[in-house]
Amino acid sequence: MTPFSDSSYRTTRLPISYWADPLRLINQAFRDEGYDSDRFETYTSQTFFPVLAGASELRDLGKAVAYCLDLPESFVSDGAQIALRFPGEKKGLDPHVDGIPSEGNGVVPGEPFKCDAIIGLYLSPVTVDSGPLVLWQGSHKEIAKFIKERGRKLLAQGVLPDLDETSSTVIEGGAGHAFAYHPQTVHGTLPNRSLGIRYAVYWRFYDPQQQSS
Ligand SMILES: O=C(O)CCC(=O)C(=O)O
Repeated sequence: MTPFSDSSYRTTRLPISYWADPLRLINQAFRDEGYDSDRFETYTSQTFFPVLAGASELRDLGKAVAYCLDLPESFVSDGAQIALRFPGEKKGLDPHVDGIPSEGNGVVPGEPFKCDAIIGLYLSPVTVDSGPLVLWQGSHKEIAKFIKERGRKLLAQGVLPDLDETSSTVIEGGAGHAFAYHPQTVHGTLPNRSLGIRYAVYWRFYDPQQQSS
């Protein structure tokens, strides 16, 4: 079952009481453990502070966000992705769909991508200048058509169908801005040209019944 039959995007706003403790936890990990700068690219494409990926505070936050975004209750998530974007970026993330192996992103070729919805939550205010997510709304339908007509292999090589630039939406929002999108929505980011770090958390949710059938 997919919750995105018509639109590939929906949004809500979570009060600070939902995410203050998880944000404290992330900042604590930052302060106490820092990160290995040699692995910066890997953290950027997978998650910062991997030890927190399975933390109960983040898992519970993911469930709360999913609930507020009306995701089916049966959906579960494997863990959280802490997505930081640092100031001074020259470029953002290129448009892509998740689940396609690329250098450092940790996706194992040939392994099914378990995801029926992607959820994101900003933990700092995000404007067009501070590394926002960009979504090509409705592109999941183009991707489905592309796979049907040309197969998955091309997609796996990073080839995308021609995208309608007018359908790209820059996701701006305050801290607490949450959004869900179809897992085959083409997305990327704009560079963070602000003075501060952009904090976001993502979860990939899937329907266990669908995946096991
Ligand atoms: O950092 C972001 O907001 C986007 C991350 C992303 O596109 C991804 O992990 O696939």
